[in-house]
Amino acid sequence: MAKKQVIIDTDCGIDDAQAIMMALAAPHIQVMGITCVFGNAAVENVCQNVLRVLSVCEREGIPVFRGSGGPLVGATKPVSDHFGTDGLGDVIKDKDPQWELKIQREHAVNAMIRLVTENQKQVSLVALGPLTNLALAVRLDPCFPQKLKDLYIMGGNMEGKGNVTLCAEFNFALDPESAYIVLEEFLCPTYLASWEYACRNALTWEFFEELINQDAAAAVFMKMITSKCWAYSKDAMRSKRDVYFGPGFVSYDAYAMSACIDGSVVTERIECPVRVELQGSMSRGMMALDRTNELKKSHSVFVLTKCDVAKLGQLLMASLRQPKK
Ligand SMILES: [Ca+2]
Repeated sequence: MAKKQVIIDTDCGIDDAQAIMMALAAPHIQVMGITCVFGNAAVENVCQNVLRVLSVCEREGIPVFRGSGGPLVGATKPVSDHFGTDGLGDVIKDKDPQWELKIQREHAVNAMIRLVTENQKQVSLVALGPLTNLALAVRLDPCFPQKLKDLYIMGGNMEGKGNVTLCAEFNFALDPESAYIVLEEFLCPTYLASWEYACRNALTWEFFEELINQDAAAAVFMKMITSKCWAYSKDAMRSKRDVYFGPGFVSYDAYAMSACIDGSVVTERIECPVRVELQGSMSRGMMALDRTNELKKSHSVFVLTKCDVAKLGQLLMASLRQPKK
C-alpha cells in the first residue's frame, strides 16, 4: 500500500515532539519534511529541537526547514514559560554546535509549496504551531491550498475558553492574522483539533507514567524533557486547564497528528464554518463556530469533538518505542 505523505509544520515544544514521534512510528506514514515556525521557542530553537527528535528516533534523513521567526503582524513573541526557554524543558545540555549545517537552505514556505506542487492532492499538512508559514504559503502561491490533500490543525477553541488569554488558544493567539487567513482561504478538507477537544479527551497521569517508563530511547528522552517541566506537573489545579476540565495528561499536538494517522481516532465532529476574531480586546485570536451560517461562508471545516482515547493511547505508546530495531 502506498504510504500517506505528510508534511509537519511545528513550533517544536514537548507535545510537538510527541506528535512528530507518533508520525515517525506509524508504518503507513511518510514524513516528507518538517517545517519550523516560532511559537513554543524562537525558531532557531525549534529547528534544533526537531533535529534532536529525529536524532533520538534515528531518522535524520528527513529534511528540516527553517520558517517564520515571528507573526505576520506585531512583535515577535515566542512564549518561553510553558515548556522552558528552549521548548524542550531546558534540560538538554549537549547542544549541537553544527545544527545550522543540518537545516536545509531552502526556506520552509518555499519547501512546503514545492513539495505540495510536486505531489498534488497527495500531501496531508499537519500544523502544530502558529499558522504563519501556512499564511505565507497561500500568499506566495494562491493555489497552494487546493493542491493539498487535506489539512490538520492543532489550534483554536470552540467554547471561547482560552489558555494564554481569556478567550484565545496559544497557537492562534500568537498569530491571529495567520489563523484568520488559513481558516478563510484554505478550502481543502480541514480538520481542527481545538484546545477544548484535547482537554476534554485527556489521558490519565497513570497512563503518562506507563508511557514514559517504556524501555526505548524515545521514552527515555521524553522522560528527561518532561522531568523538570511544570506543564507535566501532576499537582492539580495549577493551570487553567485543570480549572476548566480537571486534572489529566494532555498532549495537545498528538490530537491533530492522531486524526491524520488514523481517522477512526475521531469519533465525533461538527462540520461548520469558522472564523477567527481579530479585533476584540478580550477575544483577539478566538475561533468562533458559525453553526447557523450567519457569516454566509461557503467553506466548512471539521471541528473535532470526541476522540477514541484508547486508540490515541495506543498511538502514543507506539510513538515512544523507537528507534525501531
Ligand atoms: Ca505545537
